[in-house]
Amino acid sequence: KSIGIGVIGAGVMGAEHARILASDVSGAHLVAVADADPARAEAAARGARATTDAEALIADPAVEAVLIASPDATHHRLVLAAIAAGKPVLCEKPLATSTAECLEIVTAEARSGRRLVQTGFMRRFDPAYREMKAAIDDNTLGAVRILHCQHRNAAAPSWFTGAMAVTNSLVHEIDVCRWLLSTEYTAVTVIPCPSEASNDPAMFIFETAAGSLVSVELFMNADYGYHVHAEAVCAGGTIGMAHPAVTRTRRNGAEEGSFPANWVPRFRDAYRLQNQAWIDGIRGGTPAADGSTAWDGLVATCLADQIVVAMTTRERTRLTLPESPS
Ligand code: ISE
Repeated sequence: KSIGIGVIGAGVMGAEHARILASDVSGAHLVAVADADPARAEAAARGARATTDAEALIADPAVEAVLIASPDATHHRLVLAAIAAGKPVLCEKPLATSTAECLEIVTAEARSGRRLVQTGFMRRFDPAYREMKAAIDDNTLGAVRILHCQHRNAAAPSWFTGAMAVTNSLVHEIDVCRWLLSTEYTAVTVIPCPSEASNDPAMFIFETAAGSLVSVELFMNADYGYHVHAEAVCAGGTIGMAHPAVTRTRRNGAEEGSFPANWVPRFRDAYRLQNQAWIDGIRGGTPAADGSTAWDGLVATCLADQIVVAMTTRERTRLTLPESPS
């Protein structure tokens, strides 16, 4: 049986999710797209229903599962509406913009008695991160000592404000590194580049309960292109990502590999595999094994809030999490 999906939000990611659901996955079909801008909703819907009313989309009986890709501040309300309607929901990160809001979602899902929420931390489905995870889990290289990460955007998105470098971008490393290392962070130290008043680029050094370090260079205006890289330095060797482009060009005595302008081409496979795993989970009745849960969404938002504070104090800061509900 094919699952009818409604997409909320038709910006860069909403339109891409609608495209993936309409043509790049099996076992699902696009029923409707909602966006405050009717023309944008219609363009993303590709012949499916278009509406400006997100609540009506969630209530629509033909919509059996909901994908939320609207602005961050709307996630909380819409995820709660999907849970209330008893419909599985894949919500783009961040799950919500405060720990209290995330807790409300976690609690509402637990009360529903079903695992309905997946948070859209798609890097868990990226083939390169998955190969690293398999090597780390198999312990072929020994214990991880340092996980080095680079997260570079060509230019900060136009809608970026203040702390969003942490709450909207660094959240990816917060999620994927604790998943890669199967551990929690215990402390963070943030060192913004001293010559840049904007805190960009900045270095984030995490300590983990497993005894490893995670370093992240976050550079929102790296200019040359979109570039995400990770390398695990282990006791008996290292494993790191190869160049993200799959071809190299040689000419005029030099070799080149290109970088995309943003995350959509870099993580195209990750988004598709994430959405396919979500659909397979709905059809099979068991949520995607590696999917980021509502609790994982809460962890990312909760830690991001503490890291934003650590960025201004510049002091080593202990990281804490609320008690997790059973
Ligand atoms: C964006 O929202 C993403 O999710 C990208 O993966 C990230 O690299 C970018 O910085 C965010 O703004």
